[in-house]
Amino acid sequence: MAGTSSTNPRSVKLFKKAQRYLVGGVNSPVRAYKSVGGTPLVIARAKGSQIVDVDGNEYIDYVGSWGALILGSAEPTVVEEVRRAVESGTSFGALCEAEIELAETIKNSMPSLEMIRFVNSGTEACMSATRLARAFTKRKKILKFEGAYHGHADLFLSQSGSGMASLGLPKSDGVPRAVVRDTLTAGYNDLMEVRRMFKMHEIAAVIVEPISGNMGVIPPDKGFLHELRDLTERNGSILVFDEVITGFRVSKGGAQELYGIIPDLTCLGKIIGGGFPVGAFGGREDIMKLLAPIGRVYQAGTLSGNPVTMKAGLATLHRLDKGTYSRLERKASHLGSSLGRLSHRVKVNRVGSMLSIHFTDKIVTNYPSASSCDKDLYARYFHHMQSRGVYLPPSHMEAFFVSDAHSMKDIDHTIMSADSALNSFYRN
Ligand code: KE4
Repeated sequence: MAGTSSTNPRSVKLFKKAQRYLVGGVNSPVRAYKSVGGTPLVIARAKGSQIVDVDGNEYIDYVGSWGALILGSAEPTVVEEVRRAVESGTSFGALCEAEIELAETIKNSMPSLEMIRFVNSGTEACMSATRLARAFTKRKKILKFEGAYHGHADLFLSQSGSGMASLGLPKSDGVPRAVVRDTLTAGYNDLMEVRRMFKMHEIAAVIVEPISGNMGVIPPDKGFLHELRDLTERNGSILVFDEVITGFRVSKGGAQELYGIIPDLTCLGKIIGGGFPVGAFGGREDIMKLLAPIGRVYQAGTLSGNPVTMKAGLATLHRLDKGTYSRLERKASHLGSSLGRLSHRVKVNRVGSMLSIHFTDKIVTNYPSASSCDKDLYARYFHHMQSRGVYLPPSHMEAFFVSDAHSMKDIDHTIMSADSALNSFYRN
């Protein structure tokens, strides 16, 4: 089992070497364990609900490539489809049948995506959808929510300005103030603030994670999404659902099906690529048709719609039937309710098979309440669980995921490990 560096010598050694070539030793910051401390595991392989590090330690994987692996790792039908696709050529840089099939499959489950464009990341999807919304409305202002993450495009790396101005300020070096001055930020679930923004600004689009997955999991308050739909409709603004996490995760039709809201544009990623680099955006035909080559909104991508990713996505979505979602619900609700019962000082938020645990005795409904949870206790919990063979996201502001490959044995081991962690924190 994993634990201190004494059981992870190869991870420690490889991470040292990684830092010579990769900035911070990683290719995406959250993987560096900055938020929880310690040395990141270097993963050798994964299968089903298990990942194995380079020292041969096995873990139950709740990161699941940040939500992409709803069927678990190396799912046999996905692997077989990918093997066949690879043997027929990995990328044509031209139209292939698989991208037509995947677009049709997505539209069948999410009819609001009348037209679709595939890209290679969630960032590209959200960035492109926003560009489209600005072109369609001929407006500049974009309203996002505090604590949301829509990828690392410049316009999203903003924080709310001070006072009434509320104009965006850069949240990252290298992002010019001019680029984020048109990015407005409101509190998630704060309709007062949203209404104020609409009174003060002509807004091109509101982009929202219909269920927040980047400050832990935070579901929308009752009526929040409906009012966003109503306000955007009444003000001629575009409603963009960022369903990069929630798309096909919380239901076959995503959060828009769960809450009965029809957005104008939707961004997807993760699950639709079956573990391969992917993103997609789509929605109302009258908006999407502004995209090149029909319209004047430029967007392009070398590997967009490549046959391997498309086949991996198709194989994945084809497995997502009613039975899969009821198994996911049964396992995730057992896990979530059991963890929530371990202590009144722990709050578990859950929608479907996306969950988060917060070390607090207050309910977590927005960024302030999420960010004020005990981050140090989460770090201790993270390492305690890792030492018991349970691999969680290395940040208290992320979601964790149950896949169809997780067994009830996995879930029960996780609950027992969490119980022992909380015993060591609170009861002695
Ligand atoms: P990518 O560009 O990382 O494919 O997707 C960006 C994105 C967009 N929208 C939402 C709601 C997202 O959650 C993401 C990316 N998710 C993070 C984890 N919360 C990816 C992990 C990482 O950054 O390494």
